[in-house]
Amino acid sequence: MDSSDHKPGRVLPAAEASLSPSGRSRRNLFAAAAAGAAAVALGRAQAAAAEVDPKLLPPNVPPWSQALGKPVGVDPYGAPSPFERNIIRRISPGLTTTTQSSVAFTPLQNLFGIITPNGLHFERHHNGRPDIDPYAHRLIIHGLVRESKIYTMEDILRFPSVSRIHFIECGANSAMEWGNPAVPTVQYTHGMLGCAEWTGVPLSTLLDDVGFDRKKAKFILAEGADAAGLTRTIPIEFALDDVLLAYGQNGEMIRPEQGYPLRLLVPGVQGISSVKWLRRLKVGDQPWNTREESLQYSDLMPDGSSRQYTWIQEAKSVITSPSGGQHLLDKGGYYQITGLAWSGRGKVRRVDVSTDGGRNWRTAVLQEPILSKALTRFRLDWHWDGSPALLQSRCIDETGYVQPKMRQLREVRGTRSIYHNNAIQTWQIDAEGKVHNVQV
Ligand SMILES: Nc1nc2c(c(=O)[nH]1)N[C@H]1C(S)=C(S)[C@@H](COP(=O)(O)O)O[C@H]1N2
Ligand SMILES: [Mo]
Repeated sequence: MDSSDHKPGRVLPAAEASLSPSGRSRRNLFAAAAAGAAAVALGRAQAAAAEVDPKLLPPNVPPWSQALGKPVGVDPYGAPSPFERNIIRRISPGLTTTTQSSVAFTPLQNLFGIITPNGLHFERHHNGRPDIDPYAHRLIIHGLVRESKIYTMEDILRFPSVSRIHFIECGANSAMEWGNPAVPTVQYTHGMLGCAEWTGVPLSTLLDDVGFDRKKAKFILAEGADAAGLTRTIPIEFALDDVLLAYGQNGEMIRPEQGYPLRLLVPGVQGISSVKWLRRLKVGDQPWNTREESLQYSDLMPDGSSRQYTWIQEAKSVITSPSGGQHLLDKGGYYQITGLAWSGRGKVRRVDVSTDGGRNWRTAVLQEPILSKALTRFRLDWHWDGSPALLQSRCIDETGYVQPKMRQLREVRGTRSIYHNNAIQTWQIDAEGKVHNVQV
């Protein structure tokens, strides 16, 4: 790091919502910062807004150092510190007409490393979230099989299990950005994205258990137990490769929002294929052409035709800090540029970062572990000289595929598409240090 002569710069975090849960308005946040209150590099809104009582600071002894603390076991299931109450999933006002068929976005700007905490994993439902009694839940496997079977959760938990770290990205992540920059922060531009350690049984194990027809089987239909009865076609190559029947999420039973007690996990493929609350798998020889793979989740091309079954989430990356809505307070300060990169085709090979809108690129440092079809954390040291800058990141995956510029993607896909926008994101830092979502 070459920052010995530069002080770490302070960042005022984005006011993610006009009114934060703690009741502070955006205006108050800025007012507090302007008044010279401590602003921290961590990007925590409440820290930036705090006006600290000098009685709490050294050499005084604060109250929490003078009294007996809470006993163990008062929080049998722990929760984040109340001071972190601004770090939450958020819905985009006006995006959907109901909150049952909608999405709540992951606060990527506030997360470290590559694992999404379970309470912050984005949630996307087509008909609301069912709360399912695991003892009453059943999975049927039928179709081109020797013997149809109905499994209980106890049955599934007895099969040999595996754990693997994979991302889930909704095919509609960044969908609002096709025409122009539409939303202010990375939570909304890229927050239909999560990454967890999933535990479960390889789908191939259960397909063997029912004796699927190896000659005729070409596709699997997966169906959810929500009232959407959501169904998706999965090619047999995927099914026999790395698809999981997952019941574990970061060490505990999968959360209701993520499909409790059982979901399909189709690594590298758009989120919709990872059917939650999984109740039925049918083995067949043709794709089913369901609602969610014809009317929805197909790609409208500039000539008016529709591209169907575009499964894979191609290589993509985004800088999570500095990012939209933040405010760099120190000209000449050191800022670590950091973000996430991923590819549905395997591992991330390299991430390049530009601070001048893509004219010059530097190679970012990739944090281990670098896993296939998982998020990869990248970092780069940077000094903000105080002049306007255009921050971009570009992911290159192990196949050699290079994440496209917005312009390149539009040349092929037009501007009226919804799904599979993996274009390079640009954050503009203006002369005052404010960070904006722009397209160049
Ligand atoms: N049964 C069912 N499965 C579902 C959905 C749904 O509405 N019902 N939504 C899908 C979509 S569109 C996405 S992007 C992912 C989101 O997974 P998550 O909510 O765990 O983040 O779940 C998929 N699986
Ligand atoms: Mo999705």
